[in-house]
Amino acid sequence: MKKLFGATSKLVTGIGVWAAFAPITLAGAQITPGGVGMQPANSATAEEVQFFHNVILMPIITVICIFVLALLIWVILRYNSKANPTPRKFSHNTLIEVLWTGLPIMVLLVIALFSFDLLYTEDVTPDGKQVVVRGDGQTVDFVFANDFPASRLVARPEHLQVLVDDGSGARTLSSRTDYSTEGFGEPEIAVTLSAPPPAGAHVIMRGGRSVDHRGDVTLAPTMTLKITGSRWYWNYAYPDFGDFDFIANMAAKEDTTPELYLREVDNRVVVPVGETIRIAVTANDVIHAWALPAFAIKIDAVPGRTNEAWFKADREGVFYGQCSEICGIRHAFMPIAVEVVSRPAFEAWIDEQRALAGMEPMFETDNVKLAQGFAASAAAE
Ligand SMILES: [Cu+2]
Repeated sequence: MKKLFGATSKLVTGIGVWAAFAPITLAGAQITPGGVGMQPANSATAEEVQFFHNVILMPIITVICIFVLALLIWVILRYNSKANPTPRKFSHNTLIEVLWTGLPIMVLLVIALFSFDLLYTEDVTPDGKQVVVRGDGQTVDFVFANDFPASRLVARPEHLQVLVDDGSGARTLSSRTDYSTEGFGEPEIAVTLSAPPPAGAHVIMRGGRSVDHRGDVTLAPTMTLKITGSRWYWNYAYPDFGDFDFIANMAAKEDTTPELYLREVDNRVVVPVGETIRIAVTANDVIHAWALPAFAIKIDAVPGRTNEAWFKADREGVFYGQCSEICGIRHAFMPIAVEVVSRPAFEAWIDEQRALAGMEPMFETDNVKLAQGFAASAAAE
């Protein structure tokens, strides 16, 4: 299934059926005036969701619609009272009855196969972990402690990824040719590299059951974002960084561009790129839904209940969504704007927010300016 995904999704991207309808793209905004289809995916999960829609569901729906339409036309032309004045009076046909029961079951099974896989990916927060060891230029044996719960043990070669970073960026090694392994499903997994990594280079071992369609092990969340829907704005809290919180209201018309009016907010949520973010979603008053199309997230915000989801952004930028559960008169005016930034920019932002809340800084970073911060530009005025 994963291999099919890679090959076919490339084909679909190449054909670019949707792209033909989307000539104008706002830089970074992910919103396309007159666009048809989905916003560009910014996570592996979103890519899988779009693959499921474009490659599995759309062709099936199209074939079924054309088939039913053809049947209808055939019946209308061939069996109307003029063309067929004396109808036959039989009421059963075993072959046809088996077919019209059996074929839909097969279609549903094909859909289920892909959809269960996807539902599981979206539902289970990744718990992968990363072990980094510095090479000394001689050692080829490394150990990955397989200390997961029994049902989440690293049990197969695809659950383990080995990378080497010699300072020029991490390079993924390939199993069997670059390294061999022993002990899957046991408390310790021995990793033996075929050649010692250069002295000072980092050997990175990533293990876990959440493996995306690219073969990358998804690591456990580095932070939780607490999201509370209210009539009619969102409240965001950062429990791992001092539990400061803020309200994001829709930006006034004069504070944003015509394209982003109704999408932009006064205080964007800021998250680091490439890290797993756990979101805990609830509501204060009525049911809302936090939806962010570029990450294929849509999760209900229900009073008295906490719903969990997660995402991992591929690229930096600003991504927009909207409340997606009709919640009252200003339902259309509680947009969502998420700013994905680098780790240093994120830490600088965290310290800024902590300062606003009267807390000491947590990180020792220079004051990195947010590249595209609406909040930052508003503050500069
Ligand atoms: Cu709402």
